[in-house]
Amino acid sequence: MTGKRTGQANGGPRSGRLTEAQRKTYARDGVVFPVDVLDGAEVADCLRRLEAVEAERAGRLPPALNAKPHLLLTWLWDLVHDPRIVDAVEELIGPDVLCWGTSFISKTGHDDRFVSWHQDATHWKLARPAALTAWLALTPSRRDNGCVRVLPGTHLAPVPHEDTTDRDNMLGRKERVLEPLDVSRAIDVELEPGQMSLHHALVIHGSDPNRSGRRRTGFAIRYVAGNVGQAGGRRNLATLVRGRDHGLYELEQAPEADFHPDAAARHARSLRAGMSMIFDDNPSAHAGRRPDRD
Ligand SMILES: O=C(O)CCC(=O)C(=O)O
Repeated sequence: MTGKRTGQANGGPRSGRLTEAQRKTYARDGVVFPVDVLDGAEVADCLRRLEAVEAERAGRLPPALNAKPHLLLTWLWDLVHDPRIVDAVEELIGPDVLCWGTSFISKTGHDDRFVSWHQDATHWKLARPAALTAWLALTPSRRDNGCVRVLPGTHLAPVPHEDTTDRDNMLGRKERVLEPLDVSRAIDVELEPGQMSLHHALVIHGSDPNRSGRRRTGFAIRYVAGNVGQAGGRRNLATLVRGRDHGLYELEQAPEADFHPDAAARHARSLRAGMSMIFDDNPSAHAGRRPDRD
């Protein structure tokens, strides 16, 4: 990883520029992929580190550790700041870049869990949806193991959603788009390990169960334009990744070391603020459970 853990990324090495064609695709479709980020050795190292954390915790990352884990693990803090990701993000949302959230989104082999059709911005309560997700594949992500699927061109306006209750739905509020969708238009965001997709906070997307015997894991990084706060001026915490602080969030700090007690205490606070942002208007959706992703 090339990002600096302590410094903000101003003036760091720049290597992740998008081509004009990629920028046009994003503007038209609300998604662009594949974008090469990590080489084979780097992505294998990330997966090995994740599996080591999982192995110490009965084979699964507990949900409380899987919300903003970049505040707990130094290598994820580095990844969130990696210029190969942030350069591309900057081209799409501007020079001031905040990280609003991170999580691993994993499906084991033969996993019935799925992600319903939704727009990410629905429950983020941002003042405006100048935000996107960098979804970095740590394993192959293909149709048969439940890759992300996107309805291109649906990022231009918010649409109504309803919360649902299906236990296999991986979303925090199990929300889904209310209106009928022509899912025959969906595209499969197939990625090789080390590649990312970038999807707009309003593009309608979801994913199917993993029908294969192979794990599918991505690391989702939610980036927000630095001049976009929470709606109604509500206070939240975020990580300044690049550029200028507009004073809209309390800024998060780098972990001193993996699972350092001070980092763990700060993480718990960030997590509470983030969860209340998503769940406060529907506390029953929050009762006793945390999402598999934010
Ligand atoms: O990883 C998945 O299956 C769904 C991804 C998703 O909904 C997201 O990153 O916003």
